[in-house]
Amino acid sequence: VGVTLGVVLNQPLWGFREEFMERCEEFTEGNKTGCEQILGVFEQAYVGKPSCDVPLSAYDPLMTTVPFTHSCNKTMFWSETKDLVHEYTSRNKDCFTLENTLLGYCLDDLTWCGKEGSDETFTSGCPGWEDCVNSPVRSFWNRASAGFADHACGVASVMLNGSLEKPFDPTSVFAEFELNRLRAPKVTRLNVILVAGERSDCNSPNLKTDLRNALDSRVQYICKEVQNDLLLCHTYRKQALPRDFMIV
Ligand code: DVN
Repeated sequence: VGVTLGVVLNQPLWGFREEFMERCEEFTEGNKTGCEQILGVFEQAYVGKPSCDVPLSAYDPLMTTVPFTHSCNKTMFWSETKDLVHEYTSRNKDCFTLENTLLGYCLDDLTWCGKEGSDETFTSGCPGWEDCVNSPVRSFWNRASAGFADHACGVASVMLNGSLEKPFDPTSVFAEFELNRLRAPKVTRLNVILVAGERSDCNSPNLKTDLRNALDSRVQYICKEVQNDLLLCHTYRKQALPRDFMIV
């Protein structure tokens, strides 16, 4: 009956709303009412709008509705290390990426957009990251990243990829929306955790010069190279990263 009804109404049985609600309820341990409210505020950012016409500010109400609640001194940024950093944070509850927060968790890897004259959320035919600057997905991640960085305090960390020529990419979300928001005295130090690779080490000008210069000079800066397998292995034992490295 369900399938027939789904086909008749021409609606997928498991759509964006269902996925969002399932993730949200899992994260909030069953706060259905809260999740419905969040979903409603979220949808107001893009529903009924042309899909290249959703600026970052469209998500301001969402960011106000869902403030970050993790300890601000446990912030972990990343660039080009998505799988590894989440492998790490899943075992080490001492740090949080954006995807370990409610909003990031609900929307990670999802695609969504609206259409003029429609009150629906679409998951196909939406603009990709490069198709337009003001796409619903890109604007969300940019806005959420800015809010995530604004929340950071004390010691913050970023996991970068040493197998790249430029582990610090000035056009990345980390560079454009996060690094420049880390300001003293609120933030005291940035730990760069460089996953060891063939192309870069902590002495590379890309880090020592470019990243350092893009960071508030009053914020302390430390860079450590960590072996990929050691990082994962250390997350099983509780040693994690070098002593005093992650500690405020
Ligand atoms: O610190 C993190 C986190 O807090 C976050 O929101 O921003 C930082 C990571 O973004 P980043 O620095 O741009 O790192 P990446 O690895 O270049 O990009 C991370 C993700 O953003 C990609 O996996 C893309 O997501 P997707 O398409 O796999 O769901 C997306 N992204 C960023 N720039 C993109 C892009 N996708 C396509 N083209 C681009 N230019």
